[in-house]
Amino acid sequence: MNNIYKTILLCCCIFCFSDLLAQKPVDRKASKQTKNLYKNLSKLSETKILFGHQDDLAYGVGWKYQDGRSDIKDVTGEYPSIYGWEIAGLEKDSPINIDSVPFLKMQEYIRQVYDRGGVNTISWHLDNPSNGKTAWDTTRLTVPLILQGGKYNGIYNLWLDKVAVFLKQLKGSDGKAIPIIFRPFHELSGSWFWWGKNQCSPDEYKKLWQYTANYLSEKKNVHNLLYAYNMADFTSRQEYLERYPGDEYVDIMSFDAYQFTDPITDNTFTLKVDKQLSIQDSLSKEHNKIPAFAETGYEAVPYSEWWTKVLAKTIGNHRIAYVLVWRNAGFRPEYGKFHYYAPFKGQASETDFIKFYNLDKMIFQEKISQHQIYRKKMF
Ligand code: BMA
Repeated sequence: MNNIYKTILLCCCIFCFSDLLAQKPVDRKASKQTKNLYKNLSKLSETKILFGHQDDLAYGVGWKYQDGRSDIKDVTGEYPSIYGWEIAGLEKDSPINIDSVPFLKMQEYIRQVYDRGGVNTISWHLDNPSNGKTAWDTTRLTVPLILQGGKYNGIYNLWLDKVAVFLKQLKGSDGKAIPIIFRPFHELSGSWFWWGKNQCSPDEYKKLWQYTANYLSEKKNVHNLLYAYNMADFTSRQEYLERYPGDEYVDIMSFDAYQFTDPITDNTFTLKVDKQLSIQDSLSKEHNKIPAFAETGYEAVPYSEWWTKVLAKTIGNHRIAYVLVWRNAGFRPEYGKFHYYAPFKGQASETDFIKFYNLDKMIFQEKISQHQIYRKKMF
């Protein structure tokens, strides 16, 4: 064999070997686009952070369902790079979700995001299958009742069937299934949801997760998901891992944390989140998972420099693939206050958000489109 052929063969071997070693999603049958998203997100997270916003295209403060509009785009000229969507309501065949977003519109937004190379993530504040009350109903120890052999297992399966239909029909203009970061049973270390820490044992939580993932992938052939494990508060590695369903069931390790007190006089948020990010940094490295800050924000952003002085500072050099702020619902009569987490045109933190947007690390739509994260790359 002459030298040129030897070199080509060697390159092929190195390429195949590195591909074998490369991280892969836990669903071994994950679609090509889902695998590529996983690898690219993992690689990007070494140096960059995607910025996300819940329900960004559906509504903002003072508007609803205006084609192409986004509060983030109104402020920066660019869309976010990751978008959160919520599917509570699907389980009871409602045409709209818990926050009144029509599922048909949501499907269309998810397609637009994928078509321009952005990322979609979905959460599910599903009702309590044992009594039809909301996700916040903690009056029953529901988890064991919906697992195999449980009284409400049939209902839960029916709900999963509906979710599977919805997830599978998410298709891009290229006809491919749209990869979704699926974040079920979120904020698991809190005790405000029926799957929370006071409502089930660690083992029951793990079983719920494993059952759900197996059902969706094996029974329903849903292969466009990356699974995101999501904590609320935690103070140690042990706590973070207590309910972790296992490396073969999780792609992304994440948590949620909100600013509640005035950051000018109280730095608890920064201290707490910095510590949580450190714990997650090391665990995600050890477990070979992608780390993320799945939900954060300061309701109504009353501190005009929150983005650079608190959020960017707190994130510091921690590794996260993305950070996502919650929805811009505007004034909520039921809460008697404004409920929004991203700036909008004229909002007090607008100028500071532009500084945050301009940070080298932050990725919004244009950069994510250039990265072509659904394509295979050689790193
Ligand atoms: C919560 C609030 C609620 C909303 C729920 C699900 O944090 O924003 O108003 O219904 O999320 O999106």
